[in-house]
Amino acid sequence: METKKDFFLECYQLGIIKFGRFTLKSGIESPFYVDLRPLASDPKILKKLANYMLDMLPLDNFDLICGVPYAALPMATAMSLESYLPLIIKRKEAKQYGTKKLLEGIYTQGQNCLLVEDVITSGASLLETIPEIENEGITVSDIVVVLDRQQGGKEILENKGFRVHTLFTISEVCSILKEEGHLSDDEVERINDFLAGNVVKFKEEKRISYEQKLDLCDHSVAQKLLEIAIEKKSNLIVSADVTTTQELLALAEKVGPHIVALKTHIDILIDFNSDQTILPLKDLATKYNFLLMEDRKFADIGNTQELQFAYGMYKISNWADLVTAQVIAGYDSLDCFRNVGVVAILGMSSKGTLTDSSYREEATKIALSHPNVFGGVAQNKIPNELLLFTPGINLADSGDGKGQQYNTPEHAFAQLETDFIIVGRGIYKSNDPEKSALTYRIAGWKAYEQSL
Ligand code: 5BU
Repeated sequence: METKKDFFLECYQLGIIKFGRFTLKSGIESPFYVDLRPLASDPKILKKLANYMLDMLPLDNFDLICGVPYAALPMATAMSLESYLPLIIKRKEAKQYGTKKLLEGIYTQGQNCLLVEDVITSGASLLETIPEIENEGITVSDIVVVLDRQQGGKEILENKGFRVHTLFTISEVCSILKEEGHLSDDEVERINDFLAGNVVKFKEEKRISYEQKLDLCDHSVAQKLLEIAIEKKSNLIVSADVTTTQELLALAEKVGPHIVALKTHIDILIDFNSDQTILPLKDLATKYNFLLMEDRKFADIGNTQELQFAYGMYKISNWADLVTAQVIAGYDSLDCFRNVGVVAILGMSSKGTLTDSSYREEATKIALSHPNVFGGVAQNKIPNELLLFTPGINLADSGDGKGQQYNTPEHAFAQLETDFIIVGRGIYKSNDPEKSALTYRIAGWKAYEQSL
């Protein structure tokens, strides 16, 4: 059976909470941002949410249900459909014509109305809405809220005699997200600080710039990537996980001007052909000045990797500028990647990955000491001598329902001090990949500059 925690994680996938550095309307800086409106766009989730909310309440107490405009309107509607409690609609502003009514729907004086709110912060919008409902002769005794930001609103309302039922609190949600690896200790500490009413100290430590990294990283591929990043003002790598040559080339043409590298999984192409796939791809790479990164994730003994790298139909060694490789087979297994740069897989972005901290530590030692390796893929900070590549970046989603876990470019730069963000579906699945690539490029560059 689904638990409340599972349900929250399902909601989280819709991108309802973002972590980073946000300036609130009041000018205060917050380490998180909540927007529950996406919940209304997933009918299954909305229906479940309605039932979770109703389950918290003694329904006999109510004659009517009403959502605080606007975010809670679909929630109240769904709850009405699930419970048969009649819905009334509260306007934000009175109509300028006709009845000038603030409340729409069928109601009579003396009825008790259940009020629905998406997020409670200071309680200000509820304190504004309740008298407007009470002015119509309707009573309000209970308020049901999806998420309590724990900034005093609930207590203020309870002190005024209202019963406030909340489905989730921000602390509860943070501990779920911490448990699932979505939040670092630093972030949790900052959130707790914020909830305790303190001014949050965002880390002011500076990361080192691409120019400084140029002095530090001596692998020729690392230098080339950094030079392209500086020249194009981009730290974006597009993951071209498409399955035909035509799609691959069309995507490369569209995103080429915005990227430092195009990441391929060449073995997912159904029509790979060296002349028709690789030659035009290399031309595009030259035309738009980007590198080719084959995300092969080699994971075998050196001899087999050497064959996989240079032979077979893909002949990766002939065209890739950089490849990804696991370090599971040990230091010597990486010797074969002589004419490319290797990005070692240190930690993965997927839920339940086995790349725990002791694995990462050992893998990082190998990456640091092997001359073919110039970077790492990870979801945590790595030493400055290595370039950090971060996949699992998406501005719209928190996950893909298949184990992928997403973060924003802001998170990757502020928390991980990444060097390059890798974006797949956020770009190639969008209606306009060129425009999306530009959006991610701008977001990535801004996040980099802010982290300096
Ligand atoms: P997405 O569509 O943005 O989820 O694609 C991410 C890409 O990065 C995809 O090609 C993965 O194979 C790749 N990836 C990843 O997502 N997470 C990891 O830890 C590693 C690679 Br390593």
